Amino acid sequence: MKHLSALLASAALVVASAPALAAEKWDMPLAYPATNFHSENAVAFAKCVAEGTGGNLEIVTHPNGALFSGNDIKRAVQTGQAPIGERLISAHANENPLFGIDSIPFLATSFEASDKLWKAAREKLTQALDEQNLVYVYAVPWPPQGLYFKKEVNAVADMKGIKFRAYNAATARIAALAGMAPVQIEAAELSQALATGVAESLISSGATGVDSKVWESLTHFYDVQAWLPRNVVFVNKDAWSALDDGTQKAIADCGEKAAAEGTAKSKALTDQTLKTLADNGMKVSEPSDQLKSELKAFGETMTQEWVDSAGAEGKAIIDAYKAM
Ligand code: PCA
Repeated sequence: MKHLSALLASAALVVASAPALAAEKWDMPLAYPATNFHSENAVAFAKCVAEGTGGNLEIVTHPNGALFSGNDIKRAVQTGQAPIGERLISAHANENPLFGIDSIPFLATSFEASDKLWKAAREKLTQALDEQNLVYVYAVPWPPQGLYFKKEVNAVADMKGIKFRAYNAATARIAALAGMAPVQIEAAELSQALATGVAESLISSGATGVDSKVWESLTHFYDVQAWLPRNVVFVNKDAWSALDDGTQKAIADCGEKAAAEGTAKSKALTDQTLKTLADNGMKVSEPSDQLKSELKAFGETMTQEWVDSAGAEGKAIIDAYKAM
């Protein structure tokens, strides 16, 4: 009898908890290829959330801009067309200068500095996203940004007239300052743009250079270490509010884990990917002293421009960062 009542009790439990077990499925658009470390990290994040919610929330990643192209992901999540997504946040600096804080040349050029800058900015950034109907979950920096060309470049004068692939306002501004012609291209279209000559240079990480096999079109990489831009993962605020506390906590905890693991991967890839560029025949080197100092001057101009556009709020973040 005891046995039977235990069976009945567990059957009742199954029935009672059945509605909660109807798993919710969230599509998560990503801009970068499936083999990119951010995309792999998002898959690990999704797995963590599935485990943390006992399978109640299934997040399905869609890499390479397949569901929404990079430039459309943020709006898609804001409007609820996708409940969650990942985006290179500096590509939206035109909406709010705060989103461009990670792409000010030579402000924060190491992982350590990037971490401090993000700590200084995070609360204000979270607020800015909240005002756009987005809930901040986690962010991971790309490896430091260097310059790719198909010829030797020792000074800004050597860059004049070159078609330069830009991925945000800061990269377009560098092109303008250097007398290059900027063309905005998503990473998913980069290989083709280089192959067809639509672009013939860029600033990016070794990771993206490897993802796009840029050695098929380009020859030189200069390890400038100009900044470390971030991909940010955010959730639509209405989708977030509809979740129970346990699910929200699982997402937040998995987000923290993803930030740490993604950053560790980014660090490890920094040298590894530059080696892969060299192994594939690219000339990987330090910029010349002249190029370095000319680029630093661009950095000073752009820092001033950023502070002018971001106002007191922006200046407070920079001051807090510098005091760390
Ligand atoms: N790769 C991305 C952004 C920064 C980076 O390293 C890209 O080039 O699109």
